Amino acid sequence: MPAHEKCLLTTIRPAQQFPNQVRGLLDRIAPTAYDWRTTGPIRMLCAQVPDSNTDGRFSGRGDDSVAKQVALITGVTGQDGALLAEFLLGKGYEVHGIKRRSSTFNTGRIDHFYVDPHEASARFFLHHGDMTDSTNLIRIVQETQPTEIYNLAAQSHVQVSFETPEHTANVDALGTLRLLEAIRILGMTDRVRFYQASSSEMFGSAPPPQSEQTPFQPRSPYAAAKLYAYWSTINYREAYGMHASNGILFNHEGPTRGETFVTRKITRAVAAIEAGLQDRLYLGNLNARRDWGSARDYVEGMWLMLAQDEPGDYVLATGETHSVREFVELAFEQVGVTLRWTGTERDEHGIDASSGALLVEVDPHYFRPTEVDDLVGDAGKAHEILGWRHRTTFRELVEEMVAADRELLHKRSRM
Ligand code: NDP
Ligand code: GDR
Repeated sequence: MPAHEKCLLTTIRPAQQFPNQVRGLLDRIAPTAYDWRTTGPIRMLCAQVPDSNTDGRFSGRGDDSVAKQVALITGVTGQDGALLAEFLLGKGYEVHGIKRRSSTFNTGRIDHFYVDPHEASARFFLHHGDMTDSTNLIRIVQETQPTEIYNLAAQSHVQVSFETPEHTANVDALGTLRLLEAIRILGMTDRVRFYQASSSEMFGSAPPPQSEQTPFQPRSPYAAAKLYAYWSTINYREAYGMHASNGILFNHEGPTRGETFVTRKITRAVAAIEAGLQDRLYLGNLNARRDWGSARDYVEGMWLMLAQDEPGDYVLATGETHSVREFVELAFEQVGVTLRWTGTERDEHGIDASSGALLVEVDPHYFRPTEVDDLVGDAGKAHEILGWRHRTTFRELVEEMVAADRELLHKRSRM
């Protein structure tokens, strides 16, 4: 393929101070070769760029400049928001995140890459905001002038949504509408790309496997709110020609998963039981089946959706399903415990097969008024169009999460 040379970055800093950014730029423009040039104190990164380059986002304003990519992430303090922010910073983006005011620190997931905005190198900025506050959203979008918006903020706990249905609808459904309207009011519909964090929960009781073609049958206030946001996103795409896409993501987890989602609840409990800090794990429906992937893999898919010339809706999933029970068994296996199950339904117990200790008990308190029984995603469209693939297996995910929670406990015990 014919190629020409572009000098992409000029700096007086040693290259190793920003390896991620450099790698990010290289990824984005897909050069065939690159090298550093030094002229006095100035260093330049020059690359051979294929003439067909590339996905439109860095499609060259001239010979030696790269258009600035600015992402705005709502829900940046959450599991996905933090991972996505770090991922985009690695791609060379300037990243703005909206965080809620809180009486205690809520930035634990982003502290490790936060740089004081006074630093010249800072490319990550936080703004106080809330999805229930339209004027705040309008102001932040206006001030940050994003090229991409990732709407990840949500009251994201399904069981909690049965207790706070109105709040969940306000944040998850109307919050999305407020953000879309902010873009429209500011006249930015043709220059910002929009990602909506839609969910496999929207499929509800629809039998597996579920794909973009599967009719939705929501089973919770959370799922109903997410459906409103899903259709709003499509409506803004069709009505105003916006580059607005839905990622219909199946469950994705990792060491920074919220502590009350079932996977993290299990892995934390396994580590605590092993350390003698907890006796028992209380769970709800052990038979529910989920398609669990790694959040790290999924944030890349979000970015790929906005990299397409055309907007669209995509399922991201592993295509495998496992029960909560299987997750529990595999997690205990990591600390050398084999579980034996006795009883049924509400009287089911998980017992340490060698010591006879009662480790897992069913507590109906955790049953949901309406449950989603079985989710298995068909991510064929994302495979074909985005070239996206999940990389982490179910076993690797469980191993990683248990190892991380054991390590966390060890660190705390040394403090
Ligand atoms: P988290 O619950 O970890 O994070 C949610 C984020 O939203 C947090 O930053 C939270 O702030 C923020 N938030 C909540 N309410 C508001 C509000 N009123 N205004 C502004 N921000 C708010 O969720 P995940 O990271 O796991 O998920 C990200 C998104 O993807 C969510 O929309 C979720 O519904 C969706 N999703 C998640 C899947 C998963 O398996 N993880 C699968 C499919 C969809 P704070 O930190 O202050 O609480
Ligand atoms: P989910 O995740 O509802 O799928 O939503 P969660 O981990 O809460 O539940 C998964 C399944 O486990 C069963 N379960 C329990 N769940 C919790 N939280 N606590 C328990 O003690 C327990 N015992 C059994 C549940 O009944 C359920 O069947 C997640 C969220 O991230 C959403 O925001 C996202 O949209 C979907 O995944 C895809």
